[in-house]
Amino acid sequence: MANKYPKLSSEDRTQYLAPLQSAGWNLVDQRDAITKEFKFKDFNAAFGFMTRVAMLAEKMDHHPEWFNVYNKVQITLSSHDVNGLSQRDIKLANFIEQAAKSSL
Ligand code: HBI
Repeated sequence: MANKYPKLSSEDRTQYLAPLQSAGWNLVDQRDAITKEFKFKDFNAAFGFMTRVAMLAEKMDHHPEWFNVYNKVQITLSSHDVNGLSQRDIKLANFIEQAAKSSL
């Protein structure tokens, strides 16, 4: 069965990845993945952000690779099933951007 979320094409990357890169997401060396570090006012705000992201990740069955120390959260997104970036990563990254903006 064809994968509903195939690896992003080069056109997809121009259309969907470029705005995220403008928002501070970076390509990961040696991987087809994107990463960004977020900084919040304290741990409570950071963990509240992570909780919101986790709820959508579970609903999407698409989970971030992330690392949290106090008020910082480092997030890396890639789709393991296609060994690279898919529209699921774009959807989750855009949600993450909105969740970060509305976090304390
Ligand atoms: N999360 N980032 C990411 N990529 C996946 O391919 C993925 C996932 N979470 C769960 C998941 N796949 C499951 O659908 C499969 O491991 C069965």
